[in-house]
Amino acid sequence: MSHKTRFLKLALRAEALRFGDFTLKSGRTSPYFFNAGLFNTGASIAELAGCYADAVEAAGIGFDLLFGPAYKGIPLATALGCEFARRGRDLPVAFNRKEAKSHGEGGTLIGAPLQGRKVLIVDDVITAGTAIREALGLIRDAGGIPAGIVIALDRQEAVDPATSRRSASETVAEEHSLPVVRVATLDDLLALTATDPALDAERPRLLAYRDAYGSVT
Ligand code: OMP
Repeated sequence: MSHKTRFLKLALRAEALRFGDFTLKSGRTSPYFFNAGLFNTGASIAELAGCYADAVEAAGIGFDLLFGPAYKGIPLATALGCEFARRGRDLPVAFNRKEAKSHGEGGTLIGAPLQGRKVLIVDDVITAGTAIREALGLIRDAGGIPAGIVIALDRQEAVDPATSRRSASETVAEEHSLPVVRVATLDDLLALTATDPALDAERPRLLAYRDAYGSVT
């Protein structure tokens, strides 16, 4: 089974991918929501990390440090680091905290130093790309060299469909000249709903949402 299908089936099983009515950060009402916090057992996180690792390896990008943006990226980058180590590649791992600390070790970055490293950002989902842009700023400020981004789910949404139907992930990729690796996309989810009778009922609402807000490539 491809990493896309493995990931989508795992997300549905863990109920990290749900159908209903959800209000997004953008204010849009979405018929589906991806909550990576629901990969909340060791086994599901390990399986998820295997999907990320396969997607990253298939993309063939060069990097030498994994960075997980707070909060959801932290366990993802850590689990991916464990998975790469299991596959024979021991990589440095780093992440940030949201609140700067003035005591103890201080600062906002934790883990391996970013200076001079080619950094792969590991995060959960892209809608408008705001979270990823923030992470890129943090990495550059610390002297790291962004080398790519890997996310579990690309919702493939246009930020302002009235002016452009390019997806936020394509826009970020182009603006920063970076590869964006997606374990799966809304299109992959739609393809799964076409073959899985249990998901057939969700298809019309997903298609209507894609018509309203989705990217056109
Ligand atoms: P952008 O910063 O707009 O790319 O959206 C990423 C953030 O949206 C995530 O970090 C979540 O806070 C949230 N989100 C999800 O986690 N899952 C979704 O399916 C959709 C969103 C969202 O609000 O767009």
